[in-house]
Order: sequence, then C-alpha cells, then structure tokens
Amino acid sequence: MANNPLIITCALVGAEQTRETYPHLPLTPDEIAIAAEEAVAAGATILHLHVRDEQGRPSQQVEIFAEVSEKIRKRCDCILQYSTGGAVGTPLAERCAPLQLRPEMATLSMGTMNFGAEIYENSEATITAIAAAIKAGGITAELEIFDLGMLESVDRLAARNILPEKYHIDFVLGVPGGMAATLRNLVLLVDRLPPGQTWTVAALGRQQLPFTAHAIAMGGHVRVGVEDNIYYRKGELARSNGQLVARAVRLADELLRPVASVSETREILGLR
Ligand code: KMH
Ligand code: ZN
Repeated sequence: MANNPLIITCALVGAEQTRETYPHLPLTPDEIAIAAEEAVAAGATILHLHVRDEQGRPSQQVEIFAEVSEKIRKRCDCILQYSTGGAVGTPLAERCAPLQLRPEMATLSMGTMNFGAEIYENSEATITAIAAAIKAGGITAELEIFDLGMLESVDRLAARNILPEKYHIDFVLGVPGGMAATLRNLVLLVDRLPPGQTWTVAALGRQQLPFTAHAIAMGGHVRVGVEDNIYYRKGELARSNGQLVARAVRLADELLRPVASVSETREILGLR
C-alpha cells in the first residue's frame, strides 16, 4: 500500500503480569473484552491474546479462549492473534489447543531462550508441531523473534517447509535473555529481512515508547500493551491498554503514518 498504513497490535494481558504488579490488569473474560474494546477504539487492529483462568493464572484452555473471543467480537471488529507461547513451561499440547478455534493469527516463537530466570522452550520439535497446527488451521503466523539466531532459524526452517508459506515477523526486544532493545539491534534485524517482509516491534518496559517511534519512522509496525509494558511514564502506571494505543496513534500522526484499518491490516498481512 502506497502510504504504508501503520498496524498497531495491542498485547492486552500476557502471562507474566499479576494484579500485584499491575492493578489494572484485565483478567476475566469480561475485563479482557472491555480492554479489547478500548484498545480497538483507540486504534489497534490486532489483539495479541492470552487468557487467564478463574484464579487469574495464565491458561491455554480452549473454552476460555472461545468465551473471550466471543465477548470481544460482540464489542468490536478486530483481528485476533492467539498466543501459542502461553506461559514459560506450558506443555506443548496446551500451547496448541486454542488453535482449534482457528483465529486469524497465532504466534510462533522461533527458538529456546533464557526468559529471565526461566527457560522458554521452543526446540525445533516444538516449533515444528506448533507450525503444523497453525498451517492445518489456515492461520497466519506471527513469528516471534527474540534474538538474531531465531531470525536465522526462520530461513533454515522455511527452506525445509516447516513454517507456513507466508508469515509476519515480530521482533520482541528487551527480554532478559534475548536481544536488547537498542536501535543498532533493530537495524541489524530489519536489514536481514527480505524486501517486502512485514515486521512489528514489541519492546519491553520503558523501551516500548521509543521503539514505537523508531518502528513508525522505519516503516515497520508496532505492538504496545501491558503484556510488554505497564508504565505510561517513569513512576506512572498506564491507566489501560487503550491509553498506550492512543499514544502510538498520536506518534503515528506526528510522523505522518496513517493508522491501518482492520481491512487494511488484512490486506497488508494477506490474511484469509
Ligand atoms: N509468555 C511468554 C513466555 C507469545 O505469546 O507467543 C511467551 C509469549 C510469546 O508471550
Ligand atoms: Zn504473548
């Protein structure tokens, strides 16, 4: 598209935050749906979705994904992107389970890494199994790239037809154990992409704001939301996901990038 509309993804919940660390965290299906509506009203078109069980713990239960998805769809028009990452340690079958609901998009993490003090397991066998489930559902994959080696793996596994033919790339920068959120790193990653490959940046914590600006200026797309960052500015928690999306929209406006509608997002990413 000539004017390169900006796709804003909002990561509403995640698996790591708790009400103790972030009191406004949406947890129940109704709370997640309300947060979704606010984020979409502010300008997000893709919702990266994790859900929680009745105790507020991260869950990959199909029934909860179904309920949350239905509630979101009643409130707003958007593209749902299910997490297959779950929480660190979620068993493979559980990670894949929500894919049977055939969301438009789902994530696929491209390698094992230290994730803070824990290990986020994405062996080649795990990647292959999740990729197969994504392909079987006719779902568009977003490849989660936490480190340069994972981008090298994209080419290697694509050459063996393990990955879906078409995918979108998300650079997740700043996880302790992954690639740091520095501009040099982002330039290195983007330089390695083939022409025309779509990409997003999700930078953690206080880097979410500057990397939103960097990605907008570089022609990429952005992910904001409380999965990655709970602060609006130093010492001030974000009021909501919608507040973080609204700031990304204002930045886009200043940098003369129009914000993509849902149909433009589908067109840019070639969604089904
Ligand atoms: N919660 C992280 C361990 C994804 O959603 O695909 C993994 C994650 C990635 O959030
Ligand atoms: Zn996630």
